[in-house]
Amino acid sequence: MNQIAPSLRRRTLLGAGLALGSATLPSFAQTKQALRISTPAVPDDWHAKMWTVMKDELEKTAPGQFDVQINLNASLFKQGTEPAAMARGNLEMASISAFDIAKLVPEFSIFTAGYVVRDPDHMNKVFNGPIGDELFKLVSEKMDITILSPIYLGTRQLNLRELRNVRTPADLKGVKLRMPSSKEWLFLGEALGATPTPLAFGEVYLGLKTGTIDGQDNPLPTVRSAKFYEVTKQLTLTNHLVDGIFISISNKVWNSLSADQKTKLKAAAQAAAKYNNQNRITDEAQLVGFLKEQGLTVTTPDLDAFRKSVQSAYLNSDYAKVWPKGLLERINQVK
Ligand code: KDO
Repeated sequence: MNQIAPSLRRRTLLGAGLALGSATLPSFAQTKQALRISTPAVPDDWHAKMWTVMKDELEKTAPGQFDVQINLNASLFKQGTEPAAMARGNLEMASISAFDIAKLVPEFSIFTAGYVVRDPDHMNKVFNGPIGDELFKLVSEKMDITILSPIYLGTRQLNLRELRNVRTPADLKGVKLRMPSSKEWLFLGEALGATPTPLAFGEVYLGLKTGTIDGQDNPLPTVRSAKFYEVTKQLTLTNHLVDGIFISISNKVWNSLSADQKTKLKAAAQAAAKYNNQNRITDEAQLVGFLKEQGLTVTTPDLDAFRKSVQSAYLNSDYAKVWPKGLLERINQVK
């Protein structure tokens, strides 16, 4: 009988286990790539629902290859902290704002400036052309993340807790206008003539309800999905920022994907962006009516006064000093 000493048998089994381990390595390589997503978006918002579009698309085109985990309401990472989490490798994907990017890529602050991008079509052409290519390359180099697709968040409008006659920026003097918490956002609030007050998105509803803030600015689809109309009385259509956000992925993950996976993930992100953009644009055309029905007073200010004042605040600021020479003109020329 072929007796094996217990210790030897253990070693043999261990060896077999190791051999088995290395023999199964290729299938390890095929384990699903986790894609943890963090966003402050509320569930009823198009840019929350778009992630399910991306997930469903990937299930079809790359079955079993990705494990998409969608975390809404900033439940995984606080608003604005996603780029750092992606660079550290603690988060795979997020939709980040031009303001988040401008902190590390100052050239990008041109897209945080009011009244630069004209409308969603202009935005689409600017980002999906040579200007987008050049700036997204800088983002990858400086932030270690890859932008898979820009999306249209909407055109930001003023939304006030109490009725107020707002014709020009001077009429916003002393108004505590909530802005997201970074100096780039606060500058926009100041340029509008208000007193900017930093607050995370998830705290805005309560801030409006209790009166710790006098107003907030967001695109109309957000005013609807976050139900800000329940706690405000006025909407002033300033159109001050045609706002884009960017579906991004950590380079640590992006660089580990095969060429085929990259193509499929990018296509899935673009399908999500298309779904979001179409729905938001349709919504924006209809929501003034809906918000009036909810009891909001809708006003149109002196748009020339707002445009002149905001543009001059930016052009005279330190932000404009780092905009690449000729970039503003190139953006303006995109038709
Ligand atoms: C907001 O906090 O006002 C903002 O609109 C800023 C955007 O960049 C983005 O973070 C957005 O909130 C969230 O996705 C919630 O809609």
